[in-house]
Amino acid sequence: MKKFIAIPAILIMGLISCNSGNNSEKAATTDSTSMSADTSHSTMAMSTEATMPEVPAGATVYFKNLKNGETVSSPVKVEMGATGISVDSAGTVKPNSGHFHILIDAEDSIPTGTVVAKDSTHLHFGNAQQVANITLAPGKHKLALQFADGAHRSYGSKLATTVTINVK
Ligand SMILES: [Cu+2]
Repeated sequence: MKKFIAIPAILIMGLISCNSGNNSEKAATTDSTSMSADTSHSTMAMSTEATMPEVPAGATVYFKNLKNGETVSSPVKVEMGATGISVDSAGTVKPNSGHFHILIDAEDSIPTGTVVAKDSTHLHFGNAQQVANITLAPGKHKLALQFADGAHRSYGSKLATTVTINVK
């Protein structure tokens, strides 16, 4: 019984965070709050259903085409690289895989297990994209690349990196 409740809940949460627009952060927050308040059983079942995968030994993520201090034009093309872990779509939690996030002038990394926020400074690439074009105002900006699992839970600082660039 618990399993039948938990699996759709995970799928719904995934769909909300992947497919909706700017309001999704509020929607997802409301959902998880009401879920934990009303159905503690399904929350418990969920955590055992989809345990956070381990970071594979030696896995890293990196900006392929940006170097610290580089001057670039907006929109900024960002190529994202991962070694030792595969890039996959969000929605299903699988070992040895996940998807990229870019944090703009925000955190250097998100603590392990924490769901990455979704807003104008926390971009999700839940369709396994590895290239992004990001519009940035002129000036200095810090970009952080953060890898997370299929449920958008951060792999932490081991699978994160930052770069500081100057936009013309
Ligand atoms: Cu995500």
